[in-house]
Amino acid sequence: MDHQTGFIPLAYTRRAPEEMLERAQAFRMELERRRSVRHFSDESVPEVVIEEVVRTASTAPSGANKQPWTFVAVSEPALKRRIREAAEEEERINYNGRMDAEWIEDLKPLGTDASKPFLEVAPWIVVVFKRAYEVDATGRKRQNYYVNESVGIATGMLLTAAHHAGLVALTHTPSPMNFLAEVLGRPSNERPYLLIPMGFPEARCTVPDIARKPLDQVLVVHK
Ligand code: IYR
Repeated sequence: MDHQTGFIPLAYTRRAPEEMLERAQAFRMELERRRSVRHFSDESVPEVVIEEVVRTASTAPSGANKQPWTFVAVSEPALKRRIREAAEEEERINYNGRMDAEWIEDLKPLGTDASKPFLEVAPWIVVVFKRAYEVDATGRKRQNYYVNESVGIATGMLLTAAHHAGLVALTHTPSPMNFLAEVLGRPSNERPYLLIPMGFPEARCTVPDIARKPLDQVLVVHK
């Protein structure tokens, strides 16, 4: 490739096929053990660990490298309580008719209901915001690109990093979740994307006995 100004050498480690496969399998086996957890211990998690997993999330690729995300980490009890109360209010409406019968049926294996104690019990709630656009120093609006894709990838990396660090998490979407922007005092270019309680599982925590699709149902190969 031609050398262009503004470019630097790629930091890259080439691995032999056996080592690639070994690493890919080891990582897969680690990630297979990630589960969405709804029963948290109230044990605290150091802020520096949250900082590290957010740093990892923020390495995600993004449209035109705009990095259109903000992660708001909440451990303040009064704020967590307000988030829980507002979320439960919406969920009561969801469970009492806003979700249709098929949806309610699909949720049965998960055992969920409108009660969300984990929003207060978990030591941290990370609220992921997508930044619909930016406002520059002169007040002019600047566009972001592929915002949903970018923030989705960053959120996946956040969940992966949290799992790797020994935390459990839940991807929670108390819809509608506009209340989060207000409760957290976010600017009007930011929209709530996902709410992620993080912490340790409670003692003897259980999770739904559900399975992942086998590879032949998720992979199509043309060669
Ligand atoms: N937001 C509700 C309902 C819910 C919806 C889906 I799709 C889930 O995968 C799980 C729950 C709640 O949190 O209970």
